[in-house]
This record gives sequence, structure tokens and C-alpha cells, in this order.
Amino acid sequence: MPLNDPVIAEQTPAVDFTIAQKWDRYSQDEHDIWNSLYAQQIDVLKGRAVPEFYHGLKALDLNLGGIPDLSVLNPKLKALTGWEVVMVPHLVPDDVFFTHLANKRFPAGRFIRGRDQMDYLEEPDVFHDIFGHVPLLARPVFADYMQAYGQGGLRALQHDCLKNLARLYWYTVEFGLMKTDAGMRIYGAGIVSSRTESVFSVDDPSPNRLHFDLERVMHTDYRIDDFQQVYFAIESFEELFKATQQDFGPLYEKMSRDKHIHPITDILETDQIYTKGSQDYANAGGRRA
Ligand code: HBI
Ligand code: FE
Repeated sequence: MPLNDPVIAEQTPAVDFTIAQKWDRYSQDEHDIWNSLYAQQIDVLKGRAVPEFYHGLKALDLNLGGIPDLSVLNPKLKALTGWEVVMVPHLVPDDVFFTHLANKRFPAGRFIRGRDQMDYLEEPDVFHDIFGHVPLLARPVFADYMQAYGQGGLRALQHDCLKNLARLYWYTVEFGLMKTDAGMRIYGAGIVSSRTESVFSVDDPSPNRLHFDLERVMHTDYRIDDFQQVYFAIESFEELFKATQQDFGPLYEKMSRDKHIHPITDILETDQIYTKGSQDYANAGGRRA
């Protein structure tokens, strides 16, 4: 919890955990941190992010400089897909998170990281949440996927399948890749908001890169402390959205009985392999070099 953000500390969150952004209260230093991160990521993402990501940045004018003011951003986002961004003080409980998504609200952290955490932090800040997640919410098919995820998440909670859904989120929304005609491209927010993982995820020989498969992903372990050892690539957002259009009832039924998980580096006979990784980075001890 970012206790050093006084604008968070002085507010009592609503029942849905939202707080006011109070955009006027960001300091010049906080806007400067956003601008440094923005410039750094635009540079490193050249030729690495999916075209839809850049379309979203442009359509939402996220390039104008400084931490975005939600009262300016939200009308643009709403006009495109009906989504809006709301501010929360920190990670919110799963049911609260899913309820926001199911209602086309993306919860974003208000605080911005300090200069000592310019590459990556485990708790989502306003840069990760807005630069990383919001551009694709300007894309109808991806916005629909996020809403379906929120609805599916609420149902998964009732079936004790939250972990399976969290893995799906992790390997798509946060760390997803897309195999395009031009090569492997990034769409996951956890990658686009990290300087070093933007390079590692597409260029490094260490991780496995496999074709996305819904059930496979929901049974695959992941790590939050270091670069991924496996990435799953879709071929289009339509493919991703279609995968969620089946009835999840039987899936949850099956998963609530079958709790097996594949170790991170396993390659299965049924996997379609883009890169068989060396795992040299992880075997050497990792640490987000
Ligand atoms: N809360 N603010 C916030 N942001 C998230 O990304 C988030 C969350 N709560 C729960 C959660 N993510 C995940 O555990 C779910 O996808 C399972
Ligand atoms: Fe995120």
C-alpha cells in the first residue's frame, strides 16, 4: 500500500474501493516521472508492441504529457468502447475487481512509482495501469474480452476456480504476446510497462514461446518475482475473445475437480511451439537483469 501518497491517505474509499483522482494534486515531479517512463517505453517498444497498442495511445491522446486527467481521458474512452477508468488506492479484493471489469470500469492505482522503481514494481501504479492497460481498452474486441473476463471471474469465484482465471489473466492481459506477420509482438500490460521485459519477452532466447490455448494456460503456473519463463502468443484478439465465448460452466466443473498444474517450463505434446527456450536466464538465477 503506497502510504506515501497523501491524496490516497486522506480519503475513505467508497464501498467499491474507488477514490477521487484529485488530478490537481499531482506534483510536477510525479508528472516528470510519468513523462520519463513514457519516453523510455515508447523508445524500447519500437517494433515490439502490437499496432493496436499504438492506435489506442493515439486515440486517447495519452501522448500529450503528464499523468492523464481522468476527466479528460474518460469521455474519449467511453465514446470508443463504453469503458472508463476509476481510481483505487491499492490492489482491491478479487470480487471487487471482477465487478468493476464486468461493468466496464478499469480500476487503476492513483499513485506513481518512485525513481528507484523505474523498471518494474509488483503493485500496480498509475503508469502500469493507464499506459499498460488502457490503450487496448480503446479496442472493441479487447474491451469485450476484459468484460467477459470480469463476468467469468465472478462465476469462477463461486466454483472455486479463481486461480485458473488468474492464470488466464496473467498470460493474456498482463504478459500476452501476439504472433503477427511482422514477428512476435507484445500486448500484455505487464510487459509494455517494463523496459527490460519488453526486450526479454520478444528477443531473448531463454523463455519458451507457445501458442495460446485456454485450458492449457489455466493450468500453468506463473511467477510474479521475475521475467516469465513461458509466454503464450495469440494470433489475433478475435482468437482470444472467441476462446472466452464458450460456456465456462463445464470448464469450471472440470477444473474444480482437476487441480493439476503444469510446471512453468514444461512443453506438452499438444503445444504448438514458436520458440523452445534455453531457460539460461532463469537457470542463472534471474533477478530481472
Ligand atoms: N486490483 N487494483 C487491482 N488491480 C488488479 O490488477 C487486480 C486487483 N485485484 C485482483 C486482481 N487484480 C487479480 O488477482 C485478478 O485478476 C484475479
Ligand atoms: Fe496489470
